[in-house]
Amino acid sequence: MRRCVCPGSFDPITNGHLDIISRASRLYDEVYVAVMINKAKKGLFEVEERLDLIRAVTAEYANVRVEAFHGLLVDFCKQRDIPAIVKGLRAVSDFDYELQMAQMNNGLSGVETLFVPTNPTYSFLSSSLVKEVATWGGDVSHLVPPLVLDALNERLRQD
Ligand code: COD
Repeated sequence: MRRCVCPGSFDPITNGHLDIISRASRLYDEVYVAVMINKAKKGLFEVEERLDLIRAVTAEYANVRVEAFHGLLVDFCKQRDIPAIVKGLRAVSDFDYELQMAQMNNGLSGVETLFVPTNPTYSFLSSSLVKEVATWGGDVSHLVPPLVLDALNERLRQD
């Protein structure tokens, strides 16, 4: 069984994330989406909410599993016998840090990182920008799935 993981914060999941996950699901038998918990960083959405949103918007992909993890990504991989990390690369600005992480993860455990070039439609897209634009009333309906848009509007109304 060929397995990979698409890791991230997913606060919240965007169409850019979803594009990478759907492409990985065509290449691998089983794709884990790992919401990596960073206790130092308070998100807009709780981890459980992020998991629910990801599960709902990836429900159509039968080989995608969604989990949260607190710890090193290489340990997540080791525990599930996952040899590959799949990441989207948006621009050169992503590359330096992604390369460092890929080399560190490979050095720690031998896990490989594969980079998928982002769909140009989403090359500028990040969860942080979506949150910022939505906070000020900008239209992000083309950047996130409808369910995420509803959750975002609901959350921002509360804040
Ligand atoms: N197009 C394509 N891909 C995209 C897009 C887009 N528009 N937006 C995001 N992505 C992809 C990228 O591959 C990105 O890396 C990934 O989705 C996740 O994005 P975010 O913003 O949700 O998550 P990040 O960047 O905060 O995630 C960082 C990790 C959680 C992956 C990293 O910090 C990590 O592995 N942490 C676990 C602890 C650990 O092992 N640390 C040591 C690392 S060497």
